[in-house]
Amino acid sequence: MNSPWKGKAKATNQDYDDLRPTITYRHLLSNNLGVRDPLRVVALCDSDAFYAACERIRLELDPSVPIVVQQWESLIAVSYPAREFGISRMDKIKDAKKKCPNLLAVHVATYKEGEKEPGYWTDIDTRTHKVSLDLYRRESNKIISMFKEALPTGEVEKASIDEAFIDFTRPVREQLLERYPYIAQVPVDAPNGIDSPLPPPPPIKWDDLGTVILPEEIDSAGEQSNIEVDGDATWHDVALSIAAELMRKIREDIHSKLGYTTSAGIARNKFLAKLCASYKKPNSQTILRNRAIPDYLHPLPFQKIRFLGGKLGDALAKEYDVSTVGDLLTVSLDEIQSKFGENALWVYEFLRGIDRTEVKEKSALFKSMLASKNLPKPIIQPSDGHQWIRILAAELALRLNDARVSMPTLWPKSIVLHARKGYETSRSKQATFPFVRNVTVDVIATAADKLWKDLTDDAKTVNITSVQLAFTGLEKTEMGQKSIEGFFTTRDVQQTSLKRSREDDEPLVSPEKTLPTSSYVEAVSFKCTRCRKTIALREDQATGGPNEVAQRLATLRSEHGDFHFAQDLAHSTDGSVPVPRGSSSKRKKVESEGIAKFFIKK
Ligand code: DCP
Ligand code: CA
Repeated sequence: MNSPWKGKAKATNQDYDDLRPTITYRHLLSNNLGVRDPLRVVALCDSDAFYAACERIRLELDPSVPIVVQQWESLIAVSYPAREFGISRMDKIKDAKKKCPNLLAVHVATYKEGEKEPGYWTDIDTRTHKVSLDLYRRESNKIISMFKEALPTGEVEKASIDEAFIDFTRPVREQLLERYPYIAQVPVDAPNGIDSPLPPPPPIKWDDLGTVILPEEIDSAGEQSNIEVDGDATWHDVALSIAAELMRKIREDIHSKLGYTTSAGIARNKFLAKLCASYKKPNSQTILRNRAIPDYLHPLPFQKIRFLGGKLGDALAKEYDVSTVGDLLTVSLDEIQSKFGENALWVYEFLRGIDRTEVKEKSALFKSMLASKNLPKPIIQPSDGHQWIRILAAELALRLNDARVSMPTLWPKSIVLHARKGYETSRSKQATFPFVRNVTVDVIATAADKLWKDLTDDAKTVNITSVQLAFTGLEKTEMGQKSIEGFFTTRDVQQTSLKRSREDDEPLVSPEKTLPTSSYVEAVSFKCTRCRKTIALREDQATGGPNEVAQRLATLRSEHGDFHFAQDLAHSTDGSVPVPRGSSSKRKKVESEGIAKFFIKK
């Protein structure tokens, strides 16, 4: 390789020219500075040994009990007391038990035929059972709800089953103005009015707020993290310390109310918050001050950074013959962009501790819900499919009904059954999901059984190795809570006296056929889950038969989705624009240019 950019020269802190921005009254008093707010504070909070903690709490065990969660023969979660015996997720269950004879191994709950709920059975077998993660989903939702309740003005973005990003910028801003009223007003004698810098910040007491990552020169001087009367603190440090205080309180509340310990990282953006959240685990929090960012990032192998781990990381390492963030800092923006495309700006910025991605609550509404099972023993007789259909139906019933607790009008448009033979592409059949009052296992299994019959097409034998059952087109019905309930109520009145015993399971009606037209009239708009705007058909488009109106609304929705797609593409800093289903070849072409090729699955 003859690259001129063998990045071995020493990076300087000039690469980090935004670490001590001058903060003015305008910054403080502006309502919406978004991702460029110099007082921005973000946290990532992750639960410790999450599945193991869920099982420990379910079983009401002492936190010191060494416990692991297993799925068939593998370990999927290891509690911290079990880690003390040298057990890790890589161990097989037998080896783990050798390391710790008192180890409690709990097998993840499973669904089995004939049971409506998943359970902890003694006869678990991958040939007859299916894993259930429902307990973990529910517990995860409880934790997320506690974040939201504690921070009505914060933004919470669930990042995985046990992690969430929290944007503390607003709650911290409120606290700053309340605690330091003297900065809430621009002083009359301020030289530049609202653009005058804030007065020096108060000293900060970091005691009990967590581990504060220190710049090398202070760290090597052996000072403690609560040294803060160094006179060098900034208002951003004050903001971090307030966020740390709020985060600590929320973590304590989660622990005392739900029993989970968590670990958090607190910094100026998502990337840095995530990076320092695991600095010290379990049950602790870490604060990365701006002044400590360069020393923290420089020695880091850049391939450990999310998004720089895969093909792109390999390509960067090869191109410049380097391994750490510090090494890569000597590569100019022009150089990176010429090799990796315009979008590679985010790589350049990440290396400098800059990340402008927003913390944004993803829609709680998933468009589909899928239960699947890879069969260790293929289905040969079509009639043997029924047991798996009931198991998958039980999972979908539980998940839909869980989701309907907070979204009572959530409704699947269709039910889809996929089946695969070996490595052949899967075949599927779908149907409109019946409109019933209660979505029970029986309702789902009956609908799925019909699909199974169509799919297997009366064959004498099949050879099916994987079955999936899904709800698609899940939406909060456009009719709104009132009209859907109203619809059921009138139906119920008519039906209860006639068919009390079966009404729960009986499809009442299929929406396409018999919903009164008036219910459709309301379905002339939708709320975009991205921009949260209500997008409506024009008045002249909202007339006609229900099918025509629904069709126009679907077109409008798709056009609106395209608008967001175009915007994502224009603003993309990470090259990973979500590709909507049915994307055109034109989109694919744009995407595969530049940095995107490092993210596309071949
Ligand atoms: N998980 C899994 N399979 C994996 C990794 C994780 O099923 N290969 C599940 C079990 C974990 C949960 O996801 O409990 C969260 O994953 P984490 O990586 O956050 O790991 P833990 O929470 O278990 O441990 P830590 O305390 O290190 O975060
Ligand atoms: Ca975790």
